[in-house]
Amino acid sequence: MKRCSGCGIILQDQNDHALGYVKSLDHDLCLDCFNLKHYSKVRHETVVKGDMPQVSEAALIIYVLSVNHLSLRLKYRLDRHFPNSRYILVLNHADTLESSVNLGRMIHKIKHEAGQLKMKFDDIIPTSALQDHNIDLLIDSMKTYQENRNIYLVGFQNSGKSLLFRRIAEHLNQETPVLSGKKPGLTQGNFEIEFNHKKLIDTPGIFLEGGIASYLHYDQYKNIQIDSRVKPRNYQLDPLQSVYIGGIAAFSFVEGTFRGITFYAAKQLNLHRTKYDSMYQKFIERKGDLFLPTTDEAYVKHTFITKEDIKYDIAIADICFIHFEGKGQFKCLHLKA
Ligand SMILES: Nc1nc2c(ncn2[C@@H]2O[C@H](COP(=O)(O)OP(=O)(O)OP(=O)(O)O)[C@@H](O)[C@H]2O)c(=O)[nH]1
Ligand SMILES: [Mg+2]
Repeated sequence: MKRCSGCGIILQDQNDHALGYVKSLDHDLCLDCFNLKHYSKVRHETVVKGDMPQVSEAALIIYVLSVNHLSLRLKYRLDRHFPNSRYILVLNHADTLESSVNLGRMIHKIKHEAGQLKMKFDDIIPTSALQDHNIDLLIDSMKTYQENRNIYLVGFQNSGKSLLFRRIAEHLNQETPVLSGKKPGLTQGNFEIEFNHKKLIDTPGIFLEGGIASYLHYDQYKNIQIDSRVKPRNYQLDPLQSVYIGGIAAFSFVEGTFRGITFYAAKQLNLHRTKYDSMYQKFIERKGDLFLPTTDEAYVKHTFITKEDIKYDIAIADICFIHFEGKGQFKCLHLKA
């Protein structure tokens, strides 16, 4: 049984539509990894859901969370899945955070929240696997809390585990063939390197339920992923004005004393301000043409009311964050996820 050196899936030469296909079992990379590595293309659009990673021992778990998935930080109680393990939380993709974000305050808030839920993180470390930031700090922390255990990198798909794994390997003068890339669910098997007389293991990502990756074609999704520092885009909305977020969602201010709204998203994601009255009709008529990226999935309408002097944060899947403050009535159109 031979595994792909890029993603870890078991190689097979029988079914060229199935995962793990190779023309000859002499090859080391499956056709998907070969295409991704050399042509940045994927053959399989469907995001593999996969299972929870297997950790069948008391371990040190590095929970790798992208700052772009922060709203999902408590979705999985990893401590309940792996109760005898210790935990370090890594906030990866820190290089993409808007420059005014106070990381210290963010970490303090997460610690407080985790404490209230009786989740214990021995350490919380912001990193950028891409820019090689804080990797030595993480390695030191791993050594401090390892206590002769194996260490597992666990987290949602696309949180940057494999790139982080490669960076750690580089810092320890080791090599690993594991591939990283914008396709969620890329890693399909475990990868190991030596770490302080034990093993450090990269695992397949946890499927991001409701993530936009399940709705868009890979070529569209990869363009709107947040992969560099986001810049705020501010709008002063008058009553009965809407903003379209690509062809994915629309956000309308109906009435109230609301002041302004800030969007954080990849610069490739188009934002388009327009009148509210024709919003639904225009959205349906022009999506796929004026409003991209888009999907044929059903959209739902949603109304909500906000209160004075409260700050609101809305995360649209994993690609757009909206901040605003003030009293008002709003209507949204978004995917059913
Ligand atoms: N800007 C930025 N991009 C990163 C960082 N870490 C990873 N990436 C990018 O994020 C994408 C996903 O990275 P991977 O390492 O493949 O993510 P993963 O968690 O292993 O994903 P799965 O194998 O699907 O679970 C890749 O395009 C990486 O280049 C980071 O710190 N900053
Ligand atoms: Mg991976």
